[in-house]
Amino acid sequence: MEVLIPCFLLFSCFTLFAEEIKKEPVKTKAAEQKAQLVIADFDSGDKPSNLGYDFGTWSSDSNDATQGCRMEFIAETSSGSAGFSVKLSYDVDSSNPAFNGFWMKLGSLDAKAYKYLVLSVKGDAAAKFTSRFKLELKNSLGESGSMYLEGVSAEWKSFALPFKKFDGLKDLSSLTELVIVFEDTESTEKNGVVFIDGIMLGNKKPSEKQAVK
Ligand SMILES: [Ca+2]
Ligand SMILES: [Ca+2]
Repeated sequence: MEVLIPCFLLFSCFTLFAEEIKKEPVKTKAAEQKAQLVIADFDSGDKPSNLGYDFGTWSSDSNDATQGCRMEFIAETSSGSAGFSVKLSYDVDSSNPAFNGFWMKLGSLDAKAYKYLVLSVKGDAAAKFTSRFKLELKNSLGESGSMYLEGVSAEWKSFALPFKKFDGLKDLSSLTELVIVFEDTESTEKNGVVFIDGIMLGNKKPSEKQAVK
């Protein structure tokens, strides 16, 4: 009996351990399902976003024809995939203050389970492009946070922007809008073209070489 009890305990430990191992793949699968959420991949070449919401361009001064931002769907995606991206042709070169860009409604998107806003960006080498622009996120509480995306190049690059760096945005439970802002004071080129694709919520930084669908 004195020998049997430790044996029984040992067996119980093995059983528990075995159950831990068995549970492991289930845990990983759940984590993967939560790893990302696609907001917009533009692959239909049309509105709405993957979440079912509208998007478009805006300008700070619609009466000033010398500034503005235009949007087109274009089969310009990395890795020769068959999808589309959005091409933004912006002009912030004006004698007036000029800023404009792109907006996308998010409904009331709960981003609490995620760390990053992920998107892929490419500049158009021929048309020139700004290497930096501002991104804003708004929520249903009226909070608005912004940060700069830096390092746009003439190749597709995936950027992961930490929500905690969006100054002013504290509550992630109900995001309502994403806004891209090209500014005369911040753009490294006042006339240019950038392509946007693969807007997602994510939990890990994508590698720069990651393909964009
Ligand atoms: Ca796409
Ligand atoms: Ca202009």
